[in-house]
Amino acid sequence: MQATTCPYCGVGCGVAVQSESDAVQVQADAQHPANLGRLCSKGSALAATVSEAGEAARILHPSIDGKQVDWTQATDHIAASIRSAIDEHGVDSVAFYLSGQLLTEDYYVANKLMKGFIGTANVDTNSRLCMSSAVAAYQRAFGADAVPCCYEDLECTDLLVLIGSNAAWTHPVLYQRMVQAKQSNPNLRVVLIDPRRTISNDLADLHLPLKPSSDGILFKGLLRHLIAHDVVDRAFIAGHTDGFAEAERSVASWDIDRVAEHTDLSRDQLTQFYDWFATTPKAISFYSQGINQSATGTDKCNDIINCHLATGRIGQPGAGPFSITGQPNAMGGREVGGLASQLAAHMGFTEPETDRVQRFWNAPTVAKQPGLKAVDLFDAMHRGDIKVVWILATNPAVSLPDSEHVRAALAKCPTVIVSDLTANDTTEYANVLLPALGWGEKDGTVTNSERRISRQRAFRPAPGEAKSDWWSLTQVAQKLGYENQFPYTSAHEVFVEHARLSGFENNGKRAFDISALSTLTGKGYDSLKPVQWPVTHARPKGTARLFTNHQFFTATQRAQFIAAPPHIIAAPDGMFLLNTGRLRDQWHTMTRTGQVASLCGHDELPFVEMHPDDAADQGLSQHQFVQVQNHHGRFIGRLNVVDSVQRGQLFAPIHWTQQFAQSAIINSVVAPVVDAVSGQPQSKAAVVSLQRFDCQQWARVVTTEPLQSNDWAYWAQTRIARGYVTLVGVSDEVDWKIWLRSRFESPIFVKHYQNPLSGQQALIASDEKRPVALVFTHANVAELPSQVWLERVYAINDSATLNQELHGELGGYDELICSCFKTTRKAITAAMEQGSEDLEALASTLGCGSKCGSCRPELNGLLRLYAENPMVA
Ligand SMILES: Nc1nc2c(c(=O)[nH]1)N[C@H]1C(S)=C(S)[C@@H](COP(=O)(O)OP(=O)(O)OC[C@H]3O[C@@H](n4cnc5c(=O)[nH]c(N)nc54)[C@H](O)[C@@H]3O)O[C@H]1N2
Ligand SMILES: Nc1nc2c(c(=O)[nH]1)N[C@H]1C(S)=C(S)[C@@H](COP(=O)(O)OP(=O)(O)OC[C@H]3O[C@@H](n4cnc5c(=O)[nH]c(N)nc54)[C@H](O)[C@@H]3O)O[C@H]1N2
Ligand code: SF4
Ligand SMILES: [Mo]
Repeated sequence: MQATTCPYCGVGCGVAVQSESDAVQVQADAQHPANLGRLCSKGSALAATVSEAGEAARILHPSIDGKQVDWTQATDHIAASIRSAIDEHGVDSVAFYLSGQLLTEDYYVANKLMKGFIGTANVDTNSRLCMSSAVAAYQRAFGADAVPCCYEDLECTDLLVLIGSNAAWTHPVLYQRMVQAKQSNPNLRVVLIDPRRTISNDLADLHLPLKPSSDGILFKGLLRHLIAHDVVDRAFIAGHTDGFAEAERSVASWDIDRVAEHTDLSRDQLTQFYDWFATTPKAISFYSQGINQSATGTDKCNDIINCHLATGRIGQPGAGPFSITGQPNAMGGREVGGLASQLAAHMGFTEPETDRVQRFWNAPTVAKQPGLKAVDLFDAMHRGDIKVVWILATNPAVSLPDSEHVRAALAKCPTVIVSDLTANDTTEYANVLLPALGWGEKDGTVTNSERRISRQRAFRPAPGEAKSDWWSLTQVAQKLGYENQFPYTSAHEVFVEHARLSGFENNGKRAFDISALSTLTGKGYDSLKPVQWPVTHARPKGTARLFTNHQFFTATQRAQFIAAPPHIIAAPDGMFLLNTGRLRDQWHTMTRTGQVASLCGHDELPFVEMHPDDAADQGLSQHQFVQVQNHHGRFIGRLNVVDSVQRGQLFAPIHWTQQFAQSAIINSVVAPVVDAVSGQPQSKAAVVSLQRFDCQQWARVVTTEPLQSNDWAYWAQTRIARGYVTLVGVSDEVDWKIWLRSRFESPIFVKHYQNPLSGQQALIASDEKRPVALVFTHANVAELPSQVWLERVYAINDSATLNQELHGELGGYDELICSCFKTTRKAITAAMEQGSEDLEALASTLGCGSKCGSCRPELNGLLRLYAENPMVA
């Protein structure tokens, strides 16, 4: 058994892996303090991610302009390109774009090479799109990017306010800890603040479906309420903070009526929330991308923090402003200084800091000022100012706003180096492609949302010539002439240097201090147990909570209130505000989860959610296809008519890319609007129009091999157990019989079925032994069978059973609810009809919900729906 850490979200769950040759088994690590034996659907499917997403798709060799080369040639070429860009265009013509999915050791080497040796701070990371507003707000309030809280706080609090977080799907194991906390503490109340009624509402006592982006106003109103009801902690304010009077003045006009008017919440909803907050000393504000990804995200984070400072609710068990991180190592990146706006190890660009870092690194130079932030960096590339960019562990052609512009920038950049595991939308622009080690192959550390450093450990050999990212960066540093400063031969050597820098001339001045780990031996590093920073000689076992002594890292050691202006957004008449976010079983741009059949059933196609009244106004119906657009680009998806989104708003997932479907990149329509302080893009509020998207004929085609074709007006492909289901839309009718015959070299036998009631046609192509391809066609896309049914039918080997199945109901709509047990909505409805009335009964009849538990909130929803009205469930 190898103990390691899950590579997905910022919860940072411990997993125990058993690996023998190709057989990998993954289970939860009962000892890891982040998850204590739990895993979510993505964590539970890790073994399949390793094997199904397997080596076939991997980049196995370095290449230059598509030609395979060896590592020496590749790194020679990179060093020469960097050298000549610097000589001809200066150091600022070189840029790195990193990721919260790198290990801390990779991140440290990249940051050091760029800021200390190449000599520019043009090194930014996808954390800019994720955590930069939270970082900037913590820095403004506390003088340091320091998360005060820990996971135990979620369990010992009495009020849990989830703000812009869909934790049930995005931090599922923390959500399960919250569910358990609520079961054991009847006093615990949960408030969900989200314009959408998300699945996380299953846990909430109160949902505040506020107007998009009006959170700042909501919290200004809260601060005013706390002051008006004299529940502020005057001693804490006087003793440990600055700026209260100004903050008080800035919220004075936000009485409840005015807040109600600007947030679209009722007085009752507001009074309820404000009273609960006022009367509950142990309150946690748990906030995520609904807050950060905004043109005023930093201000909103500070509006939240202000309420905690005013009540002194920080640095105590069960209380505090808890920004939750998304990626497995977003925190590690913040610690090394991976953002263009930081230098290293919680130091910035003041003279004493640059001098200190330069001396520590023994560097010829050091960047003296912040570099370009992600969106600006790609703008500079578009202008032709960036000559070499090295992109590691992120897919900016999909994840940055205004993706067409980003693609054009990448196309213009003379040298694009991409280190990745598999081909993706960004690797298409790579001049130099480097094979990186992935999860299970690489070794190093990650830091989770509660500042807990855990080891990721290798348990598999490297595929092909793949190498760890710190290694390839080190090779290039050495070739640029810095052998002495980049002597690393192991992740351990990098880690201890990083730990030493954290303590270097620190003397308690910088929050991030893991100097006690700087003497770790190779063995000690290998057996390192999860530990929360700071880890110092005074606190060798780490630190659960920060600011317990009420001393902050500002010059005055006092926390700062921030009086920020209010902010409101709205879509012009006739346009919609498009919100974007995550789904339960997919991870970002689907490079890994999109290859795992069990994770592709829950959401089979790119979609757009719309309120029923808006759909009626537009004459649109459930599961038609629609096109969302503006002058930046377009997105095509299936229409989901749901009353969980508000009128005038739309919601679409972020996951699909051009590897999986046509026109399915949501950032094609997201404008590159950023927060003025942090540079974080406003990913949650794009202004778009929406029209129906029609095709002459639609088909669902099931094959063993993937299908994609630009001849089709539309296609979207999903992985199933034995192959792929592709939805195809064509403008001229296709003779699918001819198409099928042309696809198979050996003779096949094609059988044709027609369902006179539904108008659906089916073609079954079989070889001598079994069906090899299925095609279902219809003029109305909503009438095509669903993927879960197709997957089941495709698994049938004998023609008799298949005939029976095809003469039955020909699919009908169904959806996968439980990925562990493959339980569909229809099966669950049938079980409810037969008397299963609660989670336990469903678990014992169908299994669903009894393994990872990620689907339990949905099962609760179906049980409630059935209890209210058995006909609609
Ligand atoms: N399954 C899964 N889990 C993941 C990831 C994944 O890709 N898949 N990614 C990880 C990463 S990197 C991150 S950053 C996290 C993100 O985790 P979350 O932040 O929880 O996820 P999102 O779905 O991006 O957005 C959260 C919610 O913000 C809401 N929202 C939008 N606008 C507003 C607003 O104006 N105010 C408020 N209060 N809410 C608003 C959206 O409706 C949405 O429900 O998830 C992590 N976990
Ligand atoms: N509209 C909109 N846009 C968003 C968001 C949103 O909510 N809405 N969310 C934003 C947020 S919070 C985030 S975090 C980003 C995420 O966006 P990205 O970072 O672009 O997404 P990923 O798919 O996680 O890309 C990670 C890549 O790294 C590769 N990889 C994995 N491990 C390694 C490794 O060890 N080394 C190397 N070299 N490569 C590796 C994977 O194969 C994959 O190609 O998207 C952002 N974009
Ligand atoms: S909650 Fe799920 S995705 Fe996140 S670390 Fe744990 S197992 Fe991995
Ligand atoms: Mo993120």
